[in-house]
Amino acid sequence: MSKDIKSVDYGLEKIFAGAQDFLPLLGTDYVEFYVGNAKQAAHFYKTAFGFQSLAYRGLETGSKDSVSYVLKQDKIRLVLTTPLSSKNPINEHIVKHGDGVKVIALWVEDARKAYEETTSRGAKSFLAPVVETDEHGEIVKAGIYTYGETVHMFVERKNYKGTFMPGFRPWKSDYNPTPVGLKYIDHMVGNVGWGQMNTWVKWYEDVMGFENFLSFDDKQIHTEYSALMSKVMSNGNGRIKFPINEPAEGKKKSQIEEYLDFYEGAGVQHIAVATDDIISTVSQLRERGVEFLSTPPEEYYKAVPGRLEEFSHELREDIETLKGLGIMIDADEEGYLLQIFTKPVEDRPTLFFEIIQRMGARGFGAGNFKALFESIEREQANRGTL
Ligand code: TYF
Ligand code: FE
Repeated sequence: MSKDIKSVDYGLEKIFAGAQDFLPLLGTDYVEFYVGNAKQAAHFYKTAFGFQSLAYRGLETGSKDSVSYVLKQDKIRLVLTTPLSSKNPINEHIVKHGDGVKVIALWVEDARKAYEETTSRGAKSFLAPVVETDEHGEIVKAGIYTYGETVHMFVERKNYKGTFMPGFRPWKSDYNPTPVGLKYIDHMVGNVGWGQMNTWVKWYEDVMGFENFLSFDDKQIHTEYSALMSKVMSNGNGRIKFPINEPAEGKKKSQIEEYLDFYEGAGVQHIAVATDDIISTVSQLRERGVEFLSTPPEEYYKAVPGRLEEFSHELREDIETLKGLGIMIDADEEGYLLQIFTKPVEDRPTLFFEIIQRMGARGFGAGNFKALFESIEREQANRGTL
């Protein structure tokens, strides 16, 4: 008999309010990208990924040195920021890294306390607590550095009723492509340098109070050519999951090393976004021109029924449809998951997206690693960077 499994946001179901948790996190607040041309990037995320216009800050609102567009799809908020002159230090970030994630903002009850708890445990400050107010109330923000030049901003919004934050005005647009069913951020992965993974694992344990709940070593994560290691860090209520990757020695260049070379340092490698209908979501993304990694070979799909049977799960989706779209399937004791990866969304082979539908499984698709990494290596070979 197959178990009764359904698509769930399991993180939200096992909240244990943090009596012993010194850094209670309510969720991801927003993800901010520093980009060369925020206007065009906003158009791309609306057109291709189905994000909706939410808020804007720029010359018209009195922001003289940078422009930001805020986009929303269900619980996900993206902020796209561009400097308006060569004097803005954001330029240095873009010159070095290209377009990429600068801020992973975390929604908290008390931003001052979050800042104090983490900086007293050794976090490097990015922004001491600031209060921002407008006619809709107040926001408290404070930020710390994590790996590379990436930042965690703590955002307290319990006394705020506005659209996004003070300084922004609602962005009403006549151009509103339909959403594609992206719901929330499932996890965000960081790539760090050789030998740095355990340093950052310990940093998330000591500074943020996270736990290491899954690990993959280079014996599990390798292909004929390359290898990497990965450890998944999670906060107490399971809503925030940050896997950390580092390259490992192989015959050819690891995809992690390729990232580090092109990003010129550690940074966010992929953002995994959840859907509860991956067939519909991926069909729409493909129609809108989003590029995905090449489809796994025929033998991969032949092995899938056996993998599901091993754990007595019944696949609800039509396997031919999944195969046609290049969606991968992995199973464990608790259920299965469906996932697919985009190609990098910039010219540098750096940041990409994962689309994931969890059907009970809490893993990260370890059963797909081989097929996935071979697909990434085909891209590396095309680029001449393998
Ligand atoms: O987040 C994960 O662990 C999976 C698999 O370079 C993965 O999405 C791991 C490493 C990588 C690409 C994907
Ligand atoms: Fe992932």
